[in-house]
Amino acid sequence: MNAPAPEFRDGVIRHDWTREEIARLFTLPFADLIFRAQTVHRQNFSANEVQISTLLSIKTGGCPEDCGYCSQSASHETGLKASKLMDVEAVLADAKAAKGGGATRYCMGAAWRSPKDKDLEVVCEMVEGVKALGMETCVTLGMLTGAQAERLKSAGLDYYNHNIDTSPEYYKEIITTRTYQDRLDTLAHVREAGINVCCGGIVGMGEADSDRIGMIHALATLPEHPQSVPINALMKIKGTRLGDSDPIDPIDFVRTIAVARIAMPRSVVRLAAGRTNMSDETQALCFLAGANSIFVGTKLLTTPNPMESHDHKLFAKLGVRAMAL
Ligand code: SAM
Ligand code: DTB
Ligand code: SF4
Repeated sequence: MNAPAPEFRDGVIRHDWTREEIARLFTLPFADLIFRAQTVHRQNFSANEVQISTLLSIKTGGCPEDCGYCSQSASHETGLKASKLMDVEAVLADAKAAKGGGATRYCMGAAWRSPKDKDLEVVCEMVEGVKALGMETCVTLGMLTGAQAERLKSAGLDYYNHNIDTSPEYYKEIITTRTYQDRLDTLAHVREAGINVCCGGIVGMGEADSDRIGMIHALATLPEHPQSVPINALMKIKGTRLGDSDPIDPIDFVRTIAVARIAMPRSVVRLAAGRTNMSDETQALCFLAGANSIFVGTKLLTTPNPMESHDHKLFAKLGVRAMAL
């Protein structure tokens, strides 16, 4: 018998995906795509468990980068109030509350192009404090040097979030103040320091189908698959360059999740920003397509997220359990 076409070797960890293979996955009949994604999901994860993360913006606004989607860029007039780096105690109090709400991972985001070493020391104290509460830690601070990644590792950091955001070709339409290669360099520093990589992107930014294909292809052909892959639906923000983008069709969003699941079988795929604009049914389809993480809490970094009581009801309706550490 002939060997199956490479893209049908489902469940195999591959770093040699071609764009054509990823494109073929995207255009499968929906039922076939979901069946394959669900099959891969069940081979690698407990089918009814979803990991819960919570987010806090520890330094908000005034960012020198010009990411077209972001409320925090100094290039945008969004009316967002900028604030300086929070105190360690205030962050730890918030983390404690998040733990009480069932979160097992606490993610801290700062609106920096890259952290100053003196600020990094404060973030390291936050990481140590959150770990002492018995939670996993994740930070997203912009570009890092190798030495900064090593410092975060020595503080006990579990995950570093640094998104490629979109395809390599579309990247320059979205951000002009740094390159795609800058992103890859930081990801390499994080990986080499032995920190888990959280890396994904955003859809609904006016990208073409080929950009969604290019984004998943870029993620799935990294030297190691990111341990965590957040897929964000753009939160449209008035005053940003992308504030008027047409929303992504929910079925196209679910397809993006499913292709990520098949291409990166052992990565935790996060249904990240955008859930406030999704029905329960769309979210259920995302879980069926292999999403197994969400952010819980009424705020992401600067934009709203569903009420916790709504998420509890949704989990109960679907028979979904929060993943334990
Ligand atoms: N400044 C750091 C950086 O850019 O890496 C960390 C914070 S940044 C807000 C983290 C990620 O959130 C971005 O890479 C982007 O993928 C996502 N994000 C930001 N604004 C968003 C929006 N309006 N809608 C959806 N995702 C968004
Ligand atoms: C990620 O991929 N999504 C999160 C987290 N990583 C840091 C951030 C979403 C931000 C949504 C817009 C906002 O709240 O400002
Ligand atoms: Fe700054 Fe990050 Fe927002 Fe870009 S996404 S403007 S780097 S905070």
